[in-house]
Amino acid sequence: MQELNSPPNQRFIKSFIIYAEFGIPNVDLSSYKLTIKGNVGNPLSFTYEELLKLPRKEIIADFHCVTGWSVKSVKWEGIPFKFLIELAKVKNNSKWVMFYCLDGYSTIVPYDNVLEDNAILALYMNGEKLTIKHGFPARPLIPSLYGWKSAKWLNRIEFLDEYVDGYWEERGYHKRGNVWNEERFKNAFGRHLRRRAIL
Ligand SMILES: Nc1nc2c(c(=O)[nH]1)N[C@H]1C(S)=C(S)[C@@H](COP(=O)(O)O)O[C@H]1N2
Ligand SMILES: [Mo]
Repeated sequence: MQELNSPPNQRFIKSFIIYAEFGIPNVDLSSYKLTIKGNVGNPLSFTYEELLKLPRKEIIADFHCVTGWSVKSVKWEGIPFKFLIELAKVKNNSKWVMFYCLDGYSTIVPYDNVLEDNAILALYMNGEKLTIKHGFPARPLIPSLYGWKSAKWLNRIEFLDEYVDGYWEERGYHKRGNVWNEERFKNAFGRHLRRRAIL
């Protein structure tokens, strides 16, 4: 069983390593907005209070960092992307979804993956609101993709019909990043780059 549940070349550890390439940003809830724009019929903007009022779904999923560590059975709770996609009237020629963060980080995922049933905009982790280190107020969580696609301190979602690089993608990491297909790098010469970890 263990083998079935473990993606290729991942090793389980007890708790997360906290990454913050640009340091931990200041989050001021009085000015915080999450916006949804791009290839949409109905652009959206939410305060944190408004996000908390949207429907939520709970998922339990293993978390996999592309550098090789994984954490078992993390409980996340958040807004299903499918719900946000309907609300924003995302156009069906959309192919990519870009996530932008308060700290300047960004990452991109295929539209197909945000349509997965357990793809959520996570607001809670293990029963509590996300802590600041884990990306408060919100981060996307798509269990089939590596952890770098889970952008912390998220403040903008953009639906696109063409691919553009995010932060790690620009540095050679994969466009999609599916953990079961081991999509770590764009090509065979890809090498892991140092990450900035926070205690
Ligand atoms: N804004 C931001 N989001 C980020 C990162 C980052 O440096 N900045 N690192 C990514 C990587 S590589 C991983 S594995 C996860 C780690 O999640 P954690 O910091 O909650 O453990 O966050 C992802 N999201
Ligand atoms: Mo990662």
